[in-house]
Formats: sequence, C-alpha cells, structure tokens
Amino acid sequence: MTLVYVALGANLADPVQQLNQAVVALKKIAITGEITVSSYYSSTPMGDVVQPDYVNAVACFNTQLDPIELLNSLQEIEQRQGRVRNERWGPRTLDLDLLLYGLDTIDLPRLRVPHYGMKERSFVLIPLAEIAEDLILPCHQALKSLLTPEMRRSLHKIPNRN
Ligand code: A4P
Ligand code: MG
Repeated sequence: MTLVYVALGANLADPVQQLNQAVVALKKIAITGEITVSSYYSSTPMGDVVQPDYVNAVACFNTQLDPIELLNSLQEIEQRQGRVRNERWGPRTLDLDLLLYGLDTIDLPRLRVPHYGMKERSFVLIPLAEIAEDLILPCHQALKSLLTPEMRRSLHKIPNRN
C-alpha cells in the first residue's frame, strides 16, 4: 500500500463540479474509500494560452495500485469526464496529475514522478501544503521551503459546492 498525491485541475464545463465528480471517482480507487482533499483554489492560467481561470486542488490517499495502474485509472477518470487532449497546456474539463507515489522516483516514457512541474507551481504547492504541511519530497527538500509569499497571494480558496 502506497500513499499518493494527485493534483486536480479544471477550467471548463463547471470546474467545481468536475472536481467534485473526480473526488467521488478517486474514492473508489483509494483503500477503504478514504481520501483527504484540500480546499479548492481559483488560479490564473499558467502559460500563454488564453483560457478561463482554473480550479485546482490536491488529493491524498493510500492505494494498492502500482504506478502505471494508477496512471491508467487517473486517465480513465479524465476520459469519463470528457477530457479531449489537444493543445499542450490548453483548457480542459479535468486534469489529474500524479504528483507523488510514496517516496518513489519514476522515469518511464508515460510517467514521471515526482511530477515535473510541481516544484514551481503555486496551484500545486499551496493545496499540497494545506494537506501535508510537513511533507519532505523524494529529493529531500521540505515542501515548506518551496513556498513563497507570492505563491500564497496568487491563489484564493473557493467553496467546493455550487
Ligand atoms: N505523464 C508523465 N508523467 C505524469 C504524471 N506524473 N502524471 C504523461 C500524469 N501524467 C503524466 O499529459 C501528457 C502525458 O503526460 C500523459 O499522457 C501521461 O502519460 P496530459 O495530461 O495528457 O497533457 P497536459 O496536461 O496537457 O500536459 P502537461 O504537460 O501534463 O500539462 P500540465 O503540466 O498538466 O499543465 N494553469 C493553472 N492555473 N492550473 C492548472 O491546473 N494546468 C495546465 C496543464 C496548464 N495551466 C494551468 C494548469
Ligand atoms: Mg496532465
């Protein structure tokens, strides 16, 4: 059994509802259905594509799935919620990124863990810190040491029900 962290992001088709639905789906792959979910945060889009603001969150749970099985499950959930892969960093109904799989470092063509962008992204680090304040990353860096005041200012919490 492994403790995993998954980033959730959506900016189309009622993003809060997309995250709520994804949380229900993630509970089904978590051992005993127990999952910890951060607050939902509104964040301005990273990258040059003009698109609506995102709703982001991070979830944490124990799973018996191996890393590729877990990635397959995450991609199935994305597909079920209408994800169409087109432009990189473009808008999406639901994006589920595997941030951490225990303390493992994974470098496969389909799966890199820790997620390559997580250390720079406020919309990942802030919700992650909310549910795992004292987390130490596989590279031995403390999560807290990556957080800046600018990051904290760039996101704001929103209600998770609409
Ligand atoms: N892949 C490799 N490692 C992983 C991993 N750790 N978790 C592969 C999930 N997938 C992983 O992903 C492309 C491929 O990455 C997958 O087929 C998988 O095998 P994708 O989700 O199809 O493509 P993508 O999401 O468009 O690309 P990318 O580079 O993953 O984009 P990001 O990094 O997810 O960024 N702005 C805000 N404010 N909030 C956001 O959430 N998200 C993005 C997307 C852009 N701007 C954003 C946000
Ligand atoms: Mg992705």
